[in-house]
Amino acid sequence: MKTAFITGITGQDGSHLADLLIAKGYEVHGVIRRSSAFNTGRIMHIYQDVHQEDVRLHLHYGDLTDGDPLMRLLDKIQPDEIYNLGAQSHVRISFDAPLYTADVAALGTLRMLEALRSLGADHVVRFYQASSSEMFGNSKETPQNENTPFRPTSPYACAKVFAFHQACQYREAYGIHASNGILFNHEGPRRGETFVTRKITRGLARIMDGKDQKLFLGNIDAKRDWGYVADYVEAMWLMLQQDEPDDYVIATGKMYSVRDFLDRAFSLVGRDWRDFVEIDPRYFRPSDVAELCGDASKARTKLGWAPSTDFDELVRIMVAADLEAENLDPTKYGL
Ligand code: NAP
Ligand code: F7E
Repeated sequence: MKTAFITGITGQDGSHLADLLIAKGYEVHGVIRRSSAFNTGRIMHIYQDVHQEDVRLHLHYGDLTDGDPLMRLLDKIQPDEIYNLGAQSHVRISFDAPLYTADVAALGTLRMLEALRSLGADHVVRFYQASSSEMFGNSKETPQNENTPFRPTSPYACAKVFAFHQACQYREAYGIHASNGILFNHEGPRRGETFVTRKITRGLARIMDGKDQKLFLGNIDAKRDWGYVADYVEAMWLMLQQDEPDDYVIATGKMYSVRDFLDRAFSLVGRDWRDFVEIDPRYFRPSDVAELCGDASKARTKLGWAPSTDFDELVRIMVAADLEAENLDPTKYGL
């Protein structure tokens, strides 16, 4: 049985990755942060799905800003695979908390790599780094692939560029099996409520339930390449099954605007978003990425990876899930 270690296990991706690895028979260890509120809601179903004697999910308190305990954890667990997904991952918030964002996403990655290195040469471990399409920023090339230069335009993106290069450098300097997944936006019902897709589908459900009258958004002209999260965690796992470590763009290759997302989501329930959406400058960013679109040809060829879910289906899944969360019946709308 293989053992995996996940930072960021309580987040959207970490929870889906834990589902995937448990289904594949892994023993999974995850780092959680102490919180004044319950923060394991996305992974609790794993405990409910298994018999007591078959619990293969183990949670440990830790923080990417605190390196020594991470080192001790790795030494104790001796994992076969490490997935470094922990980050302050909200781009807008990274402008308000730039040093903290860099501490977690940039130095946190370095702390993980140092902890891994301290395991010694006889323990072969594979490392996945959660890199991001945000590193391309307002790129001069479209679509972006593994050779496209980075032009980061936020503290978050700068931190991720640092982490990307650290992973490459540890690969070259120490022969560590470290791979970067340069993932474009991926979404689903477990997406954090303040990212734009989930904000829209949750806001729409609350409007349909009569709880809210308006939905306040920022730059709705921004365009993104949105995929479905379950496909993207499969790509992470595939990268660590390769004999050689490498870096891969993971994307659908199709780009839509926030307006397109609104059109699709509201039309599914027979509403016009223009009646409900207001632009609130508070949600503008000091600098925003206008558009991103990825070319995942390398992942298709080398990993055999392809997205299974298109934009229309992604929006349908998210709208249906948020209606259900509001105790509204999605089948009433044919969803
Ligand atoms: P997310 O839902 O925001 O989850 C982030 C995770 O990191 C949470 O488990 C969070 O814990 C944890 N975390 C935050 N600060 C931490 C700290 N100081 N120490 C340890 N853990 C910490 O993000 P996601 O969407 O799952 O994304 C996963 C990773 O992929 C992130 O690194 C993100 O930057 C990157 N990424 C995401 C996308 C995307 O479209 N989703 C695309 C490219 C790259 P709490 O639950 O306690 O907050
Ligand atoms: O914004 C615009 C906003 O916050 C998308 C993270 O997972 O993907 C994510 O970063 C676009 C931006 O995602 C609102 O200005 C309009 O142009 O959903 P988002 P993101 O910034 O692309 C990348 C790949 C990551 O790596 C990140 O970790 O939508 N937008 N109005 C809005 N965005 C938000 N959040 N809220 C609004 O009201």
